[in-house]
Amino acid sequence: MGPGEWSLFILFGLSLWSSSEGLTKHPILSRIRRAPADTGDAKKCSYTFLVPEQKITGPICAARGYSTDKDRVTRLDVAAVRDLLSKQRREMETLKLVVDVDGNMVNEMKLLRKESRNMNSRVTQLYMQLLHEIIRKRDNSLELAQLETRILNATAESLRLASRYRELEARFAALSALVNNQSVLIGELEERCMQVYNRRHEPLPMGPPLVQVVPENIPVNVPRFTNEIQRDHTRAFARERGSRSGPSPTGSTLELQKPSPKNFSAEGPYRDCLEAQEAGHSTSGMYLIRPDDSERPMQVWCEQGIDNGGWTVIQSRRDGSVNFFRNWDSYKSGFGNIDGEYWLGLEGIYNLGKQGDYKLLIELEDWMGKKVYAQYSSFHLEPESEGYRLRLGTYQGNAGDSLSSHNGKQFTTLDRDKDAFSGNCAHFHKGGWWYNACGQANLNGVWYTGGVYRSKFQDGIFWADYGGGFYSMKSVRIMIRPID
Ligand SMILES: [Ca+2]
Repeated sequence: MGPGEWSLFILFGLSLWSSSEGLTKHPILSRIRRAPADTGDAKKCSYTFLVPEQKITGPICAARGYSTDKDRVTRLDVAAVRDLLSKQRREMETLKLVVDVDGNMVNEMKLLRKESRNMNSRVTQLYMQLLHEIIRKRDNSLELAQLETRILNATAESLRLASRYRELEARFAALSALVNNQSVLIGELEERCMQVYNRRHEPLPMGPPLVQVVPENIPVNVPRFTNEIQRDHTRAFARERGSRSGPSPTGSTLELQKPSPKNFSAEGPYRDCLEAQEAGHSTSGMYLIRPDDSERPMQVWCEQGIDNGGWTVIQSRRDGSVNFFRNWDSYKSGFGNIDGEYWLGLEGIYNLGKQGDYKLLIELEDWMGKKVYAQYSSFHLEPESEGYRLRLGTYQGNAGDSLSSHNGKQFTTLDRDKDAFSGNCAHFHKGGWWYNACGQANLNGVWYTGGVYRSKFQDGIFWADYGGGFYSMKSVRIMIRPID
């Protein structure tokens, strides 16, 4: 401290030294400089107030009227000192005020400090909370990320499942379509099966119209319908038993028989049975005849007992022993047994008819033993080239005219269809005849026992005007004789 300098030490029991900055900013205390604090006591602060040095402008001289000068200087000095002191006093008061203010400030600072600490604590707490929050959020975000990942996975899975579902749906639709198609196909196949089955199990096409004629003179005392239907064809011929609906066609021809001496005349051959009769043979039996243009003689049954005799029998049915379901060649050349059932043959009949004027007699016997007749005033066949077309005269008799509708028709067999029906009448009626479409008479049909028979088609030996189409005669004979 230099000479003339005023020093003032003011010790404050302040604990806050940092507030000096506030002090130095005070305009009055601009010259206050902070002194280094005593290291021994950290809480004590020291302030040095620097008072401006008093400059003496003039010499202090005692030689000039001492007392006066002395008084005058002294007074001046005292006044200056007083002024200075008062000035310093004011400054001191100001400083005191400042100190008071500073104390207040210190208190405020304390409060602020405390508040600051509190704030710091609060900030720390908040920071920790924030940290926690951040961590939590980080955890949450992690969790969220996991959730997002899971959601993504789930989404991907759901997409995959949706795709799979769509795929399955498509496959289901395809399978449904397949099932439907197969159902339709199965339906069609079933329908076809039924058609094939029906084709196999139902006899063909519609047959010919059934004979509707049910005459008044139907055989009486005979049950109109019987449950037992016997077919002596199949019973008599084991080889035909395989047939479900009657005999099968056969091609065997008329066999030359060794006639019994009783019914056979070795004489002849005659032109016909009338000639044999005229030759003295009045008994019925087998005779050898050879029509004019025939290449060879043929056996025939001559009926000499009815209607004056002389009848050449060209067809005979009596016991079902012969199958009449035959082909063209068989019907042409003839078949059967002369003393039983037989067919003389179309060629022979044609040759017989060709050699003169003949009439036709049909003898029918029902199952009551009653015989009826149908006679036609003329009869002949046209040659084979004309299909052995039937030519008849007028009807006469008690059996009814069931043959005139066949007049002018060619002969039809299973293998030669000349009838007027769309199908083959021989097929339905199981015989050979001058079928129309098909017929009122079927004398070469199936021989049934008992009369009335049951069959899908009328294939019995029927004469429509006598018994109708479902009455099969017990016996039939077709005979010709030259007109008188
Ligand atoms: Ca036909």
